Amino acid sequence: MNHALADETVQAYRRDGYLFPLEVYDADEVGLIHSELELALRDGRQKGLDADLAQLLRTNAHLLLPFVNRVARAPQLLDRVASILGPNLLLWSAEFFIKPASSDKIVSWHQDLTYWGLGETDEELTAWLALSDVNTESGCMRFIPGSHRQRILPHRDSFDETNLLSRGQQVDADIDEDEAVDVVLRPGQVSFHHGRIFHASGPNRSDGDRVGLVFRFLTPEVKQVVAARDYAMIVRGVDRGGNWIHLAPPLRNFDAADIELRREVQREQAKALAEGAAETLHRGYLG
Ligand SMILES: O=C(O)CCC(=O)C(=O)O
Repeated sequence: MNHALADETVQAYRRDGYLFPLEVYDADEVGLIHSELELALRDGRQKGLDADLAQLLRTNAHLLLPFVNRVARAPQLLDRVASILGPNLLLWSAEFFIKPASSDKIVSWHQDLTYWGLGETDEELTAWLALSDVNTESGCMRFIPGSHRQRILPHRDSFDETNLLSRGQQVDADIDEDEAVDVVLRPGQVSFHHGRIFHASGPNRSDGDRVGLVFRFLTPEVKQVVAARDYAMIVRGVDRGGNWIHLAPPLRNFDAADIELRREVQREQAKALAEGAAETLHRGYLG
């Protein structure tokens, strides 16, 4: 079965800079993802990684966990991504955005592409998969429709510890919160968003964890323009461009060699993430 998006849906994405809700994973699949996450956390703890687990999951989790790769490569997800980005797809990062129950963790208004070193490209898309109920109470994302049509604007860094972003960055723009759309999702539903859209999310006031598994997809034409090199996995089609160092998916959870490789990738990517920053990035972004 082909899950390609209808032309009108693709046009809506190009106009608004986002799409949701997309029904991508059914209840069985979400249950499986939860048990694989539990298993991975247990493996991590057994390997003595307790203190590092949150940061290992926060970015580049696809380098450490086989199940994250399986979820990212599901045809029902990639068919939809390919409708927007075309047939050749790279996975640049997989990231868990977890807000524990009753927590103050927030994400300030920002444009993703600001510190990634990937330029102002339209050839990047985030797929945000809800693994819990995600609503206004639990701190869902909010989008400003059409804001992706602007260029990347200057951002101010707060380095606030409650902020899940690397520098606690905030876009320097007048945001009219009345225009914001709440990205309410049920477990298994996915939203897509453009790398220049203004977006944010509030604290989790609910009594359950709010969990998002987030995939950053690119086409091979995108280039790293700040760091000397960058890494990605081919998840569909081919890459003959030479812009990327290709990585293979991991074979087991939290393998020591994969953790070392991730450290190298983080160190390189941090050169773009930290460019011009007055303070060091939040723990976890420097490898
Ligand atoms: O999960 C969140 O609340 C924000 C995620 C985000 O900023 C992103 O996926 O680009």
